[in-house]
Amino acid sequence: MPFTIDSARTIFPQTLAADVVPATIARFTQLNAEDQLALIWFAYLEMGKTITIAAPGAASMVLAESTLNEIKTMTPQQQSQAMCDLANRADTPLCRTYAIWSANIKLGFWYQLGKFMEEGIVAPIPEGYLLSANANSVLDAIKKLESGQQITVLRNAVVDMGYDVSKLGNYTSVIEPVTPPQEVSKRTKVSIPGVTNATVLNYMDNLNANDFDTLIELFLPDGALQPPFKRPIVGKDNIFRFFKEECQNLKLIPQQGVTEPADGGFTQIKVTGKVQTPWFGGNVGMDIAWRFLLNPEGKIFFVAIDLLASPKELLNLIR
Ligand code: ECH
Ligand code: GLY
Ligand code: GLY
Ligand code: GLY
Repeated sequence: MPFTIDSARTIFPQTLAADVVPATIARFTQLNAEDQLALIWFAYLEMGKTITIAAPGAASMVLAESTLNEIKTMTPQQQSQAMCDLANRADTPLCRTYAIWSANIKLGFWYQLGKFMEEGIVAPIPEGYLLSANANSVLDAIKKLESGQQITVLRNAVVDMGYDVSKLGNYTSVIEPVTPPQEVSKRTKVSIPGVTNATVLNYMDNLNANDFDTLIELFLPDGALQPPFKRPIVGKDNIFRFFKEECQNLKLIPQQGVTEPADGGFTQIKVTGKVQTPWFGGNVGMDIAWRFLLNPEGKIFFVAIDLLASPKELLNLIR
């Protein structure tokens, strides 16, 4: 085997990812819980002026419903405490319930709490709340990001809240039902200047069609997929679970690519383009690179998905 997963991670080393995203999250994490919640509230209001968020799917709301009902019955002080507990990653029953939800359920839960806060059903961020100097500086940094980077910071903040799952031992995560794949006759096919490789084209088309059963067969049994700012997810079972949990209804819009021979008969392919999340649709186009490494039989040994530093990077196909 000419490559390991670690060596595969460094293909196309000139790819410039938006490292400002993890840097901003690291600064956010240092803030106290009150500041974290207020900062997100202010950032969310600010973003709401230019981009619209879609309502969560009904299925994910059903899964959070009893927890939301519990919060509605609390006193305002208990509600504020419950939200602070989530930000503090405290060990409470609520934080344990939250911890095992998929990312979309967590996002849907906060979407609904935000609505309740606006309606006065849940304790709002106190009017005139003054952010600490540090929190203000993190908020300023977030305001300066591109919208795709902003929503990535928010998503990460929400996903990281709740009790630490690594302390839970064995658990089964709660995920939304998997939508059936799109009907074959309704599917569209991408075309990518610079890329004729069938595996890469099928990857895009099957992910766009939510056809995870077909998609997973493009991977080697010990293949790996590396989401933005994450460690690689290794092995078909784990990647398949990730697709069903976090990758429904994405829209991949590849725009260009480059195909290159690599050691041992492998092929490396870099594609750049846009990705839309169902939460924001066409409102937010994230600038993305896919870095594929295929074995001689055309199976995916490794693919990294990077959130790019700027739209300029879309044109950077240098090896
Ligand atoms: C309020 C105040 C109190 C605290 C909180 C509040 C609520 C906050 C809310 C936030 C909602 C945020 C949302 C963010 C959504 C972000 C979605 C993103 C999606 C990125 C997806 C990508 C996909 C890439 C991939 C590709 C592949 O090829 C393979 C798979 C995969 C205000 C109440 C907390 C409500 C909704 C960033 C990049 C292309 C890797 C997935
Ligand atoms: N409304 C976006 C989602 O539930 O994924
Ligand atoms: N934002 C990258 C992911 O969906 O994991
Ligand atoms: N990572 C899938 C989504 O949030 O849209």
